[in-house]
Amino acid sequence: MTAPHLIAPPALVRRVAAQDTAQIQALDSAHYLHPFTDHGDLATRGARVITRADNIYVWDSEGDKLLDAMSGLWCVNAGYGRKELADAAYQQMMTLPFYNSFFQTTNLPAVQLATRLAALAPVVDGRSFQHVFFSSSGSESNDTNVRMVRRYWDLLGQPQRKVIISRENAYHGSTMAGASLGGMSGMHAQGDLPIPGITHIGQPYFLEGARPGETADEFGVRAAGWLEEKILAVGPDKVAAFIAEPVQGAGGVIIPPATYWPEIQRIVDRYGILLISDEVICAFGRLGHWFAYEKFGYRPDLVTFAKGVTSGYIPLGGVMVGDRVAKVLIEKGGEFNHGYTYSGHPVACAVALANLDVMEREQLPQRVRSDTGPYLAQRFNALATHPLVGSAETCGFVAGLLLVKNPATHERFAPGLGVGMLCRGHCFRNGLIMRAVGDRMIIAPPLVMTRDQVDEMVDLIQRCLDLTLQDVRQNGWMA
Ligand code: PXG
Repeated sequence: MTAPHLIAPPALVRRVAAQDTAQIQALDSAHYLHPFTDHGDLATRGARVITRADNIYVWDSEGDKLLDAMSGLWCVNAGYGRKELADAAYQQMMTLPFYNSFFQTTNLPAVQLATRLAALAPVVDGRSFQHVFFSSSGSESNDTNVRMVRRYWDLLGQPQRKVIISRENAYHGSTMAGASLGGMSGMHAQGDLPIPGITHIGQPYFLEGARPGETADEFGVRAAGWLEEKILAVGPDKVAAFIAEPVQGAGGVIIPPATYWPEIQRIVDRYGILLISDEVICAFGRLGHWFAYEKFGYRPDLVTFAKGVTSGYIPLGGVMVGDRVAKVLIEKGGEFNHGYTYSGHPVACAVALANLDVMEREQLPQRVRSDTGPYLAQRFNALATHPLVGSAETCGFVAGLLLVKNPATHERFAPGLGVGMLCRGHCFRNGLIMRAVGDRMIIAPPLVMTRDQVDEMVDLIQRCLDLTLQDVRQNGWMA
Protein backbone atom coordinates (compact mmCIF):
# COMPACT_ATOMS: atom_id res chain seq x y z
CA MET A 1 0.00 0.00 0.00
CA THR A 2 1.23 3.52 -0.81
CA ALA A 3 1.78 5.57 2.32
CA PRO A 4 -0.67 8.46 2.47
CA HIS A 5 0.98 11.87 2.48
CA LEU A 6 0.36 14.68 4.86
CA ILE A 7 -1.13 17.68 3.07
CA ALA A 8 1.28 19.86 5.08
CA PRO A 9 4.16 18.68 7.23
CA PRO A 10 3.24 18.77 10.94
CA ALA A 11 5.47 21.78 11.53
CA LEU A 12 3.40 23.83 9.11
CA VAL A 13 0.06 22.81 10.56
CA ARG A 14 -1.16 25.61 12.76
CA ARG A 15 -0.94 24.25 16.28
CA VAL A 16 -3.65 25.40 18.59
CA ALA A 17 -2.00 26.28 21.87
CA ALA A 18 -3.46 24.41 24.82
CA GLN A 19 -4.67 27.62 26.40
CA ASP A 20 -6.59 28.41 23.20
CA THR A 21 -8.94 25.49 23.69
CA ALA A 22 -11.12 27.21 26.28
CA GLN A 23 -11.33 30.32 24.11
CA ILE A 24 -12.33 28.34 21.03
CA GLN A 25 -14.94 26.49 23.07
CA ALA A 26 -16.37 29.76 24.37
CA LEU A 27 -16.64 31.19 20.84
CA ASP A 28 -18.05 27.88 19.65
CA SER A 29 -20.90 27.93 22.11
CA ALA A 30 -21.46 31.67 21.61
CA HIS A 31 -21.85 31.48 17.83
CA TYR A 32 -21.87 28.04 16.29
CA LEU A 33 -25.10 26.00 16.28
CA HIS A 34 -24.03 22.38 15.78
CA PRO A 35 -26.10 19.67 14.08
CA PHE A 36 -28.04 17.28 16.35
CA THR A 37 -26.72 18.94 19.50
CA ASP A 38 -28.15 20.01 22.87
CA HIS A 39 -26.46 23.42 23.08
CA GLY A 40 -27.14 23.99 26.73
CA ASP A 41 -25.38 20.75 27.49
CA LEU A 42 -22.51 21.42 25.06
CA ALA A 43 -21.86 24.82 26.64
CA THR A 44 -21.26 23.16 30.01
CA ARG A 45 -18.81 20.62 28.58
CA GLY A 46 -17.08 22.48 25.75
CA ALA A 47 -16.71 20.92 22.31
CA ARG A 48 -13.67 18.81 21.49
CA VAL A 49 -11.67 20.85 18.97
CA ILE A 50 -10.32 18.66 16.17
CA THR A 51 -7.33 20.32 14.58
CA ARG A 52 -5.71 17.93 12.12
CA ALA A 53 -5.74 14.41 10.75
CA ASP A 54 -3.62 11.87 8.92
CA ASN A 55 -4.34 8.35 7.64
CA ILE A 56 -6.74 6.87 10.25
CA TYR A 57 -5.95 9.28 13.09
CA VAL A 58 -7.21 12.71 14.17
CA TRP A 59 -5.69 15.08 16.74
CA ASP A 60 -7.47 17.50 19.05
CA SER A 61 -6.39 20.90 20.33
CA GLU A 62 -4.99 19.32 23.49
CA GLY A 63 -2.61 17.26 21.35
CA ASP A 64 -4.46 13.99 21.97
CA LYS A 65 -4.31 11.50 19.12
CA LEU A 66 -7.46 9.48 18.38
CA LEU A 67 -7.89 6.46 16.14
CA ASP A 68 -10.92 7.44 14.08
CA ALA A 69 -12.91 4.23 13.79
CA MET A 70 -15.86 6.23 12.34
CA SER A 71 -14.07 7.68 9.27
CA GLY A 72 -15.20 11.17 10.27
CA LEU A 73 -18.89 10.40 9.82
CA TRP A 74 -18.80 7.24 7.69
CA CYS A 75 -17.05 9.08 4.88
CA VAL A 76 -13.25 9.30 4.89
CA ASN A 77 -12.92 6.02 2.99
CA ALA A 78 -9.49 6.80 1.48
CA GLY A 79 -8.14 8.04 4.82
CA TYR A 80 -6.97 11.51 5.83
CA GLY A 81 -4.05 13.49 4.41
CA ARG A 82 -4.38 12.62 0.71
CA LYS A 83 -2.33 15.19 -1.16
CA GLU A 84 -3.72 14.26 -4.56
CA LEU A 85 -7.26 15.12 -3.50
CA ALA A 86 -6.10 18.53 -2.30
CA ASP A 87 -4.13 19.03 -5.52
CA ALA A 88 -7.19 18.12 -7.60
CA ALA A 89 -9.24 20.77 -5.77
CA TYR A 90 -6.49 23.38 -6.20
CA GLN A 91 -6.04 22.69 -9.90
CA GLN A 92 -9.75 22.78 -10.56
CA MET A 93 -10.25 25.98 -8.56
CA MET A 94 -7.55 27.66 -10.63
CA THR A 95 -9.06 26.38 -13.89
CA LEU A 96 -12.79 26.68 -13.29
CA PRO A 97 -13.87 27.03 -9.65
CA PHE A 98 -17.56 27.05 -10.48
CA TYR A 99 -19.98 26.98 -13.28
CA ASN A 100 -23.58 25.78 -13.21
CA SER A 101 -25.13 22.98 -15.22
CA PHE A 102 -28.42 24.77 -15.84
CA PHE A 103 -29.21 26.61 -19.12
CA GLN A 104 -27.67 23.95 -21.35
CA THR A 105 -24.13 24.22 -20.03
CA THR A 106 -21.86 21.55 -18.59
CA ASN A 107 -18.32 21.14 -17.26
CA LEU A 108 -15.61 18.57 -17.79
CA PRO A 109 -15.21 17.09 -14.27
CA ALA A 110 -18.98 16.55 -13.95
CA VAL A 111 -19.12 14.79 -17.34
CA GLN A 112 -16.09 12.69 -16.50
CA LEU A 113 -17.42 11.72 -13.10
CA ALA A 114 -20.89 10.81 -14.42
CA THR A 115 -19.26 8.68 -17.12
CA ARG A 116 -16.99 6.98 -14.62
CA LEU A 117 -19.78 6.27 -12.11
CA ALA A 118 -21.94 4.81 -14.88
CA ALA A 119 -19.09 2.42 -15.69
CA LEU A 120 -18.51 1.51 -12.03
CA ALA A 121 -22.13 0.70 -11.17
CA PRO A 122 -22.60 -3.03 -11.76
CA VAL A 123 -25.20 -4.21 -14.25
CA VAL A 124 -27.61 -6.66 -12.63
CA ASP A 125 -29.90 -8.75 -14.84
CA GLY A 126 -29.36 -6.43 -17.77
CA ARG A 127 -30.25 -3.30 -15.78
CA SER A 128 -27.56 -0.64 -15.83
CA PHE A 129 -27.09 2.88 -14.51
CA GLN A 130 -26.15 5.13 -17.39
CA HIS A 131 -27.17 8.42 -15.75
CA VAL A 132 -26.29 10.42 -12.66
CA PHE A 133 -28.04 13.39 -11.01
CA PHE A 134 -25.64 15.36 -8.79
CA SER A 135 -26.32 17.15 -5.51
CA SER A 136 -24.12 18.14 -2.58
CA SER A 137 -25.34 15.72 0.11
CA GLY A 138 -27.24 12.56 0.92
CA SER A 139 -30.24 14.54 2.12
CA GLU A 140 -30.53 16.53 -1.09
CA SER A 141 -30.14 13.33 -3.08
CA ASN A 142 -33.08 11.76 -1.30
CA ASP A 143 -35.16 14.88 -1.93
CA THR A 144 -34.25 14.35 -5.57
CA ASN A 145 -35.43 10.76 -5.29
CA VAL A 146 -38.84 11.77 -3.96
CA ARG A 147 -39.33 14.24 -6.79
CA MET A 148 -37.98 11.85 -9.40
CA VAL A 149 -40.11 8.84 -8.49
CA ARG A 150 -43.26 10.94 -8.35
CA ARG A 151 -42.40 12.51 -11.70
CA TYR A 152 -41.77 9.03 -13.14
CA TRP A 153 -45.23 7.77 -12.20
CA ASP A 154 -46.87 11.01 -13.37
CA LEU A 155 -45.23 10.57 -16.75
CA LEU A 156 -46.50 7.00 -16.93
CA GLY A 157 -50.05 8.24 -16.35
CA GLN A 158 -50.27 6.93 -12.79
CA PRO A 159 -50.23 10.15 -10.74
CA GLN A 160 -51.98 8.39 -7.85
CA ARG A 161 -48.77 6.47 -7.18
CA LYS A 162 -47.29 8.83 -4.60
CA VAL A 163 -46.60 6.77 -1.50
CA ILE A 164 -43.01 5.92 -0.63
CA ILE A 165 -42.49 3.17 1.91
CA SER A 166 -39.47 3.31 4.19
CA ARG A 167 -38.49 1.69 7.49
CA GLU A 168 -38.46 2.55 11.15
CA ASN A 169 -34.99 3.45 12.47
CA ALA A 170 -33.79 4.22 8.93
CA TYR A 171 -31.68 7.33 8.28
CA HIS A 172 -32.14 9.13 4.98
CA GLY A 173 -31.06 12.66 5.87
CA SER A 174 -32.28 15.76 7.62
CA THR A 175 -34.14 17.87 5.04
CA MET A 176 -37.95 17.71 5.18
CA ALA A 177 -38.05 14.81 2.74
CA GLY A 178 -34.93 13.12 4.12
CA ALA A 179 -36.14 13.23 7.71
CA SER A 180 -39.59 12.05 6.59
CA LEU A 181 -38.15 9.10 4.68
CA GLY A 182 -36.02 8.32 7.72
CA GLY A 183 -37.66 6.41 10.51
CA MET A 184 -36.22 8.29 13.48
CA SER A 185 -39.04 9.07 15.91
CA GLY A 186 -37.05 11.87 17.55
CA MET A 187 -36.77 13.64 14.20
CA HIS A 188 -40.43 13.13 13.32
CA ALA A 189 -41.40 14.63 16.66
CA GLN A 190 -39.85 17.98 15.66
CA GLY A 191 -41.51 19.81 12.76
CA ASP A 192 -44.64 17.78 12.03
CA LEU A 193 -42.99 14.98 10.10
CA PRO A 194 -43.27 12.83 8.10
CA ILE A 195 -44.63 14.89 5.23
CA PRO A 196 -47.68 13.31 3.55
CA GLY A 197 -47.21 10.26 1.35
CA ILE A 198 -44.45 8.59 3.34
CA THR A 199 -45.05 5.56 5.53
CA HIS A 200 -42.84 3.10 7.40
CA ILE A 201 -42.50 -0.60 8.13
CA GLY A 202 -40.42 -2.38 10.78
CA GLN A 203 -36.66 -2.85 10.45
CA PRO A 204 -34.99 -6.24 9.89
CA TYR A 205 -33.29 -6.25 13.28
CA PHE A 206 -33.12 -9.90 14.31
CA LEU A 207 -32.07 -9.30 17.95
CA GLU A 208 -35.07 -7.09 18.53
CA GLY A 209 -37.73 -8.46 16.23
CA ALA A 210 -37.33 -12.24 16.16
CA ARG A 211 -39.88 -14.50 17.79
CA PRO A 212 -38.65 -17.15 20.25
CA GLY A 213 -37.14 -20.03 18.29
CA GLU A 214 -37.22 -18.17 14.96
CA THR A 215 -34.04 -18.47 12.87
CA ALA A 216 -32.41 -15.42 11.28
CA ASP A 217 -33.43 -16.68 7.83
CA GLU A 218 -37.05 -17.13 8.87
CA PHE A 219 -37.06 -13.70 10.45
CA GLY A 220 -35.55 -12.14 7.30
CA VAL A 221 -38.41 -13.43 5.15
CA ARG A 222 -41.01 -12.34 7.70
CA ALA A 223 -39.49 -8.84 8.02
CA ALA A 224 -39.50 -8.45 4.21
CA GLY A 225 -43.13 -9.57 4.28
CA TRP A 226 -44.00 -6.39 6.19
CA LEU A 227 -43.39 -4.57 2.91
CA GLU A 228 -46.00 -6.68 1.13
CA GLU A 229 -48.47 -6.16 3.99
CA LYS A 230 -47.93 -2.40 3.78
CA ILE A 231 -48.31 -2.35 -0.02
CA LEU A 232 -51.62 -4.19 0.31
CA ALA A 233 -52.79 -1.90 3.13
CA VAL A 234 -51.94 1.30 1.19
CA GLY A 235 -53.22 -0.13 -2.11
CA PRO A 236 -50.73 -1.46 -4.69
CA ASP A 237 -51.74 1.18 -7.24
CA LYS A 238 -50.83 3.97 -4.83
CA VAL A 239 -47.29 2.86 -3.97
CA ALA A 240 -44.48 4.60 -5.86
CA ALA A 241 -41.32 3.20 -4.28
CA PHE A 242 -39.57 1.46 -1.41
CA ILE A 243 -36.39 3.03 -0.01
CA ALA A 244 -33.87 1.31 2.25
CA GLU A 245 -30.24 1.29 3.29
CA PRO A 246 -28.49 -2.00 2.36
CA VAL A 247 -27.21 -2.09 5.96
CA GLN A 248 -28.69 0.52 8.31
CA GLY A 249 -25.88 2.81 9.43
CA ALA A 250 -27.00 5.59 11.77
CA GLY A 251 -29.65 3.24 13.14
CA GLY A 252 -26.84 1.21 14.73
CA VAL A 253 -25.30 -0.97 11.98
CA ILE A 254 -28.27 -3.27 11.54
CA ILE A 255 -27.21 -6.05 9.14
CA PRO A 256 -30.26 -7.78 7.63
CA PRO A 257 -30.48 -11.59 7.51
CA ALA A 258 -29.35 -13.13 4.19
CA THR A 259 -32.95 -13.89 3.20
CA TYR A 260 -34.15 -10.30 3.53
CA TRP A 261 -33.02 -8.64 0.31
CA PRO A 262 -34.03 -11.48 -2.08
CA GLU A 263 -37.52 -11.42 -0.59
CA ILE A 264 -37.70 -7.61 -0.86
CA GLN A 265 -36.72 -7.92 -4.52
CA ARG A 266 -39.47 -10.50 -5.11
CA ILE A 267 -42.05 -8.17 -3.55
CA VAL A 268 -41.08 -4.97 -5.39
CA ASP A 269 -41.05 -6.95 -8.66
CA ARG A 270 -44.46 -8.43 -7.95
CA TYR A 271 -46.05 -5.01 -7.46
CA GLY A 272 -43.88 -3.14 -9.97
CA ILE A 273 -42.79 -0.48 -7.49
CA LEU A 274 -39.46 1.31 -7.73
CA LEU A 275 -36.62 0.27 -5.43
CA ILE A 276 -34.29 2.95 -4.03
CA SER A 277 -31.05 1.76 -2.47
CA ASP A 278 -29.73 4.47 -0.15
CA GLU A 279 -25.99 3.80 -0.28
CA VAL A 280 -24.77 7.07 1.23
CA ILE A 281 -22.82 4.98 3.73
CA CYS A 282 -22.58 1.59 2.03
CA ALA A 283 -21.18 2.48 -1.42
CA PHE A 284 -17.57 3.17 -2.46
CA GLY A 285 -15.99 0.16 -0.87
CA ARG A 286 -17.59 0.33 2.56
CA LEU A 287 -19.08 -3.17 2.19
CA GLY A 288 -16.29 -4.41 -0.10
CA HIS A 289 -17.92 -3.37 -3.39
CA TRP A 290 -18.23 -0.14 -5.34
CA PHE A 291 -21.98 -0.34 -4.76
CA ALA A 292 -23.64 -2.38 -2.04
CA TYR A 293 -26.59 -3.68 -4.08
CA GLU A 294 -24.05 -5.87 -5.83
CA LYS A 295 -23.09 -7.54 -2.55
CA PHE A 296 -26.69 -8.41 -1.76
CA GLY A 297 -27.63 -9.15 -5.37
CA TYR A 298 -30.71 -6.95 -5.69
CA ARG A 299 -31.66 -4.61 -8.54
CA PRO A 300 -32.41 -1.05 -7.47
CA ASP A 301 -33.86 1.55 -9.84
CA LEU A 302 -32.21 4.47 -8.03
CA VAL A 303 -29.11 4.54 -5.84
CA THR A 304 -28.41 7.41 -3.44
CA PHE A 305 -24.73 8.21 -2.83
CA ALA A 306 -22.65 10.89 -1.05
CA LYS A 307 -19.92 10.69 1.64
CA GLY A 308 -17.40 8.14 0.28
CA VAL A 309 -17.58 9.44 -3.32
CA THR A 310 -15.14 12.19 -2.26
CA SER A 311 -14.00 10.46 0.95
CA GLY A 312 -15.70 13.44 2.62
CA TYR A 313 -12.99 15.89 1.46
CA ILE A 314 -15.64 18.10 -0.14
CA PRO A 315 -19.45 17.87 -0.21
CA LEU A 316 -20.86 15.86 -3.09
CA GLY A 317 -23.84 13.56 -3.43
CA GLY A 318 -26.12 12.27 -6.09
CA VAL A 319 -28.45 9.66 -7.46
CA MET A 320 -27.51 6.90 -9.87
CA VAL A 321 -30.52 6.72 -12.16
CA GLY A 322 -31.23 3.29 -13.61
CA ASP A 323 -32.35 2.71 -17.17
CA ARG A 324 -36.00 2.15 -16.26
CA VAL A 325 -36.42 5.63 -14.75
CA ALA A 326 -33.97 7.45 -17.01
CA LYS A 327 -35.74 6.26 -20.15
CA VAL A 328 -39.10 7.65 -19.03
CA LEU A 329 -37.64 10.93 -17.72
CA ILE A 330 -35.67 11.54 -20.90
CA GLU A 331 -38.07 10.24 -23.54
CA LYS A 332 -41.36 11.45 -22.11
CA GLY A 333 -40.29 14.00 -19.54
CA GLY A 334 -39.65 17.38 -21.08
CA GLU A 335 -38.12 19.60 -18.41
CA PHE A 336 -37.62 18.14 -14.93
CA ASN A 337 -38.08 21.21 -12.75
CA HIS A 338 -35.50 20.28 -10.17
CA GLY A 339 -31.83 21.01 -9.47
CA TYR A 340 -29.32 22.68 -7.19
CA THR A 341 -26.84 25.51 -7.75
CA TYR A 342 -24.06 23.07 -6.96
CA SER A 343 -25.34 20.12 -9.03
CA GLY A 344 -22.21 18.89 -10.83
CA HIS A 345 -19.90 21.32 -8.99
CA PRO A 346 -16.60 21.14 -10.92
CA VAL A 347 -14.35 21.20 -7.84
CA ALA A 348 -16.36 18.55 -6.00
CA CYS A 349 -16.40 16.35 -9.10
CA ALA A 350 -12.65 16.81 -9.63
CA VAL A 351 -11.99 15.73 -6.04
CA ALA A 352 -14.28 12.73 -6.53
CA LEU A 353 -12.32 11.71 -9.63
CA ALA A 354 -9.04 11.91 -7.69
CA ASN A 355 -10.61 9.92 -4.86
CA LEU A 356 -11.74 7.21 -7.29
CA ASP A 357 -8.18 7.14 -8.69
CA VAL A 358 -6.83 6.45 -5.20
CA MET A 359 -9.46 3.83 -4.46
CA GLU A 360 -8.88 2.05 -7.77
CA ARG A 361 -5.09 2.18 -7.57
CA GLU A 362 -5.04 0.83 -4.01
CA GLN A 363 -7.94 -1.51 -4.75
CA LEU A 364 -9.70 -0.46 -1.56
CA PRO A 365 -13.04 -2.18 -2.23
CA GLN A 366 -11.25 -5.42 -3.11
CA ARG A 367 -9.03 -5.17 -0.03
CA VAL A 368 -12.05 -4.78 2.20
CA ARG A 369 -13.82 -7.63 0.42
CA SER A 370 -11.07 -10.21 0.49
CA ASP A 371 -8.43 -9.16 3.01
CA THR A 372 -9.03 -6.56 5.71
CA GLY A 373 -12.82 -7.06 5.88
CA PRO A 374 -12.58 -10.79 6.67
CA TYR A 375 -9.74 -10.02 9.10
CA LEU A 376 -11.86 -7.38 10.85
CA ALA A 377 -14.70 -9.92 11.04
CA GLN A 378 -12.43 -12.49 12.64
CA ARG A 379 -11.05 -10.08 15.26
CA PHE A 380 -14.32 -8.24 15.91
CA ASN A 381 -16.56 -11.30 16.11
CA ALA A 382 -14.29 -12.66 18.85
CA LEU A 383 -15.47 -9.77 21.03
CA ALA A 384 -18.80 -11.60 21.30
CA THR A 385 -17.31 -13.67 24.12
CA HIS A 386 -16.79 -10.55 26.27
CA PRO A 387 -19.05 -10.66 29.36
CA LEU A 388 -20.67 -7.36 28.35
CA VAL A 389 -21.36 -8.24 24.71
CA GLY A 390 -24.57 -9.87 23.45
CA SER A 391 -23.60 -9.97 19.78
CA ALA A 392 -20.79 -8.69 17.55
CA GLU A 393 -21.19 -8.56 13.79
CA THR A 394 -19.45 -7.01 10.81
CA CYS A 395 -20.28 -6.48 7.15
CA GLY A 396 -17.29 -5.29 5.13
CA PHE A 397 -15.97 -2.31 7.06
CA VAL A 398 -18.99 -1.58 9.25
CA ALA A 399 -19.43 -3.35 12.55
CA GLY A 400 -21.64 -3.24 15.60
CA LEU A 401 -21.81 -4.86 18.98
CA LEU A 402 -24.60 -4.85 21.52
CA LEU A 403 -23.86 -4.25 25.20
CA VAL A 404 -26.14 -6.39 27.36
CA LYS A 405 -26.72 -7.21 31.00
CA ASN A 406 -26.77 -10.93 30.33
CA PRO A 407 -25.13 -12.28 27.14
CA ALA A 408 -26.81 -15.69 27.53
CA THR A 409 -30.34 -14.28 27.54
CA HIS A 410 -29.60 -10.98 25.74
CA GLU A 411 -31.28 -9.18 28.64
CA ARG A 412 -30.75 -5.43 28.08
CA PHE A 413 -29.71 -2.72 30.49
CA ALA A 414 -32.42 -0.23 31.44
CA PRO A 415 -32.28 2.47 28.72
CA GLY A 416 -31.77 5.31 31.20
CA LEU A 417 -28.44 3.89 32.42
CA GLY A 418 -26.62 5.00 29.28
CA VAL A 419 -24.14 2.12 29.19
CA GLY A 420 -23.34 2.86 25.53
CA MET A 421 -22.41 6.46 26.36
CA LEU A 422 -20.31 5.25 29.26
CA CYS A 423 -18.39 3.00 26.88
CA ARG A 424 -18.05 5.83 24.35
CA GLY A 425 -16.51 8.01 27.08
CA HIS A 426 -13.90 5.35 27.80
CA CYS A 427 -13.15 5.15 24.07
CA PHE A 428 -12.46 8.88 23.81
CA ARG A 429 -10.27 8.86 26.91
CA ASN A 430 -8.29 5.93 25.52
CA GLY A 431 -7.69 7.34 22.05
CA LEU A 432 -10.51 5.72 20.08
CA ILE A 433 -13.51 7.22 18.33
CA MET A 434 -16.36 4.72 18.43
CA ARG A 435 -20.06 5.60 18.25
CA ALA A 436 -22.84 4.61 20.62
CA VAL A 437 -26.40 4.22 19.32
CA GLY A 438 -28.23 3.36 22.50
CA ASP A 439 -26.28 0.36 23.76
CA ARG A 440 -25.03 -0.58 20.30
CA MET A 441 -21.36 0.35 19.80
CA ILE A 442 -20.56 0.88 16.14
CA ILE A 443 -17.59 1.50 13.87
CA ALA A 444 -16.96 2.26 10.20
CA PRO A 445 -13.17 2.57 9.88
CA PRO A 446 -11.30 4.15 6.96
CA LEU A 447 -10.83 1.56 4.22
CA VAL A 448 -7.07 2.14 4.20
CA MET A 449 -6.77 0.50 7.61
CA THR A 450 -4.11 -2.24 7.63
CA ARG A 451 -4.32 -5.55 9.50
CA ASP A 452 -1.97 -4.14 12.15
CA GLN A 453 -4.26 -1.17 12.57
CA VAL A 454 -7.27 -3.50 12.85
CA ASP A 455 -5.39 -5.16 15.71
CA GLU A 456 -4.65 -1.80 17.30
CA MET A 457 -8.33 -0.80 17.03
CA VAL A 458 -9.76 -4.07 18.34
CA ASP A 459 -7.29 -4.07 21.25
CA LEU A 460 -8.49 -0.57 22.15
CA ILE A 461 -12.13 -1.67 21.90
CA GLN A 462 -11.37 -4.63 24.16
CA ARG A 463 -9.75 -2.35 26.74
CA CYS A 464 -12.71 0.06 26.68
CA LEU A 465 -15.17 -2.83 27.08
CA ASP A 466 -13.18 -4.01 30.12
CA LEU A 467 -13.28 -0.51 31.65
CA THR A 468 -17.02 -0.25 30.97
CA LEU A 469 -17.56 -3.67 32.55
CA GLN A 470 -15.70 -2.49 35.65
CA ASP A 471 -17.97 0.57 35.93
CA VAL A 472 -21.11 -1.42 35.32
CA ARG A 473 -20.17 -3.92 38.04
CA GLN A 474 -19.15 -1.18 40.48
CA ASN A 475 -22.52 0.51 39.93
CA GLY A 476 -24.25 -2.79 40.67
CA TRP A 477 -25.91 -2.89 37.21
CA MET A 478 -24.88 -6.49 36.60
CA ALA A 479 -23.61 -9.42 38.63
N1 PXG B 1 -28.74 8.54 3.78
C1 PXG B 1 -27.98 7.79 4.59
C2 PXG B 1 -28.07 6.31 4.53
C3 PXG B 1 -27.11 8.42 5.50
O1 PXG B 1 -26.36 7.67 6.32
C4 PXG B 1 -27.87 10.55 4.65
C5 PXG B 1 -28.70 9.87 3.79
C6 PXG B 1 -27.85 12.03 4.61
O2 PXG B 1 -26.66 12.51 4.10
P1 PXG B 1 -26.19 14.02 4.41
O3 PXG B 1 -25.00 14.17 3.54
O4 PXG B 1 -27.29 14.92 4.01
O5 PXG B 1 -25.92 14.10 5.89
C7 PXG B 1 -27.04 9.82 5.51
C8 PXG B 1 -26.13 10.56 6.46
C9 PXG B 1 -24.99 9.27 12.34
C10 PXG B 1 -25.13 10.14 11.15
O6 PXG B 1 -25.33 9.72 13.44
C11 PXG B 1 -25.27 9.57 9.91
C12 PXG B 1 -25.44 10.41 8.80
C13 PXG B 1 -25.44 11.78 8.95
C14 PXG B 1 -25.29 12.33 10.22
C15 PXG B 1 -25.14 11.52 11.34
O7 PXG B 1 -24.56 8.12 12.21
N2 PXG B 1 -25.67 9.82 7.56
